[in-house]
Amino acid sequence: SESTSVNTNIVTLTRFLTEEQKKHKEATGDFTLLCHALQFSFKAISYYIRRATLVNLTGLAGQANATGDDQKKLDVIGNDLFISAMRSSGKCALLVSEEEEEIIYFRDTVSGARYAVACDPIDGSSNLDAGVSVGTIFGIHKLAEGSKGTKEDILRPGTELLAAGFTMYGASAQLVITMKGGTVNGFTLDNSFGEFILTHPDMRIPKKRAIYSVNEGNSLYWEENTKSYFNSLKYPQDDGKPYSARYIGSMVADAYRTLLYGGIFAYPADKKSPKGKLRILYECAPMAMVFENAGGQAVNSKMERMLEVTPESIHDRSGIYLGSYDEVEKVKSFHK
Ligand code: P6P
Repeated sequence: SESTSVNTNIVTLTRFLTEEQKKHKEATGDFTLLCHALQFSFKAISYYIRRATLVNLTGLAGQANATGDDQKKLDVIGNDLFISAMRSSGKCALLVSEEEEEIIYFRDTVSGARYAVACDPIDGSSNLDAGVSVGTIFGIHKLAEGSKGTKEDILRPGTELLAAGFTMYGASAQLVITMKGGTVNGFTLDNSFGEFILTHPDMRIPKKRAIYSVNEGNSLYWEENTKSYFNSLKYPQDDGKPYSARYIGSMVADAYRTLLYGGIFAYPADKKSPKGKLRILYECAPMAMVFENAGGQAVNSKMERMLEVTPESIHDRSGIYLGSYDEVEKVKSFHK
């Protein structure tokens, strides 16, 4: 028969996870089941975000969350969807959510719950009403041997993350996921199948790119070395071309662009926020793992490797520089 243009070898996330599991002969399938629950929560959140304007889900929900931000209805729905997906998986022992002041323990699950999950169900939600891309960021840790699930199981450095990633709800839902020591793979939600399809296998961040992404509205509070670094990009001494500025204000969107095009994303610690603004467990560490596994780097404001930072509390914050390998090297050269 004549050759058809239809690709009949579609790799769904489900198939990808099955193939990943086969690489680990001791695998029980629990991690795969946890990832299926994660996958469902991304599909459900994506559905509600797309309908938000239509069913008037935008606007305030009238509650304030742990960190005091005004909660948008979608924040509440995203958080509730994520919690119920993790609980019903029976594989999650505890969950840290940006929307929850305390850890949620799933004591009622079968004893097979071997994982601790950190997530920001809808990161960048202050942009929701403006239709800007927001996203879910997640990190998965394995409980210590013999542990039933305690705070110590999640207050771990990012080097111990089993998996991490994010889903950006843009023109389509883009899932980017990486496993410990693995590659970075991007999936696009095909709404007709209701499946995440592998569209960006083995993502590699360009080694350098003249794009910087930072909220310059904080310049007044920046330390001297932060200022001199960004000035070197804007007013290059060797009469090179100045860098382009791109800042969306939604970490998932800024990170996804940086991962694809290269460049540097930064939220430096400054005099206003001495510990930085972004949270380690469900913003900095998961993004750092994705970027390192894609060939990039991530450091905090003290130029320490982001993945080696251990959070002191579940909502602990950090400064962060995230991006192309050479661009982070340039940051370091201004922080000797
Ligand atoms: P600023 C969104 O609220 C968020 O947590 C990240 O998604 C984003 O990168 C950052 O804060 C934006 O912060 O201070 O620039 O508005």
